[in-house]
Amino acid sequence: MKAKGTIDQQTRHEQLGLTDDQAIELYRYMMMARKFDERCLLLQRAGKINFHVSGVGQEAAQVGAAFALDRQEDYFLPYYRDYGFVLSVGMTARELMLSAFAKAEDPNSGGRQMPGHFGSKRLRIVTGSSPVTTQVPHAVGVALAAKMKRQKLVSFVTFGEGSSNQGDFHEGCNFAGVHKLPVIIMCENNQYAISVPVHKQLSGKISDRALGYGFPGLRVDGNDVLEVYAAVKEARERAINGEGPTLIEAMVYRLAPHSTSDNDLAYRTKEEVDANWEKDGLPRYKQYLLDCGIWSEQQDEELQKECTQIMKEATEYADNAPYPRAEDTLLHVFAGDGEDAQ
Ligand SMILES: Cc1ncc(C[n+]2csc(CCOP(=O)(O)OP(=O)(O)O)c2C)c(N)n1
Ligand SMILES: [Mg+2]
Repeated sequence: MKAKGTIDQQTRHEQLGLTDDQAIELYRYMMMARKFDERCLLLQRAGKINFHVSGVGQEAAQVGAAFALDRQEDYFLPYYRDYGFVLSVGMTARELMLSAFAKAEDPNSGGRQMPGHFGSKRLRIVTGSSPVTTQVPHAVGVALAAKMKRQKLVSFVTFGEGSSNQGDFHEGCNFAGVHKLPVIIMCENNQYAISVPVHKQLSGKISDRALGYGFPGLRVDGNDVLEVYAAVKEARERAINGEGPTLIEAMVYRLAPHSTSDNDLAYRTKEEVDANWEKDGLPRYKQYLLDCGIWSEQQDEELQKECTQIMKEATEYADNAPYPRAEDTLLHVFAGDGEDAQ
């Protein structure tokens, strides 16, 4: 049976040029990110890792975006909740877990940064810093370099809606608009900045701000992986054709507390959170695949088992891996002090 909403008997993913296998692959990465998150929450509560910032509820937006990019060429500047994104562009569960355990072998920072501060030369993930939104002007700079070198690539950057009120966002957008740079600027609007709800952060739509900078802005349902895929794909085509930046506001909801150090029920109700679990993009996409007739409950169980096993192995590996040596504390801090980070 084909899923509803079809034109000429084509399913939504077929209309977007995705094969059945690719449609399933999207789901696989969403599931992998969810299992990573669940495992980290358990590990933190068990005292095995210090801290975790969850991306639960944002996987659809992250994975949809990653699949619409050129994962061999483009540059990525994700933010701290983007596990679905970094997994989709090639970071492994083991690498993420090494970072969560702050072990020497962690390719992101050798165990020096907090988890969620992704960085990988191999995967063209530009190292992130803790002050939020600094990655936006960095992404614009990467896009400027690509334009000057006439490289056919884009830079892609994410951040939260709270962060979008920082000057860095506006300066980055302005510069990108003036120079028509190949950058895709995606806000994951999860409706909270720690304890501050979105209505106390801004009074308009983030996507509308693009108008002031002279490029298109659009708001998408971030719980709909295919809608995000379509928006980012189109934005990439515009960027590659020299038509400049696009601002995308992906509407999601932060289903978990801000971090493992936060008690979210001090500022929002359980009813509100429960109502948003109903909109979770993961079961929604599973239902879509079932409706398309390309997925079954049995396959779903197998995938869940497989992801759980991957997380188990990654956890064991990272738990047993050595910590950085004290003598290496200043490695990568000063230029010319040894090997570059991976
Ligand atoms: C410049 C700066 N100010 C404050 C902080 C502390 N801080 C870390 S995350 C965060 C909330 C960000 O909210 P949002 O941008 O909506 O992203 P979310 O965490 O909701 O994904 C704040 C205030 C910071 N890291 N950097
Ligand atoms: Mg937020």
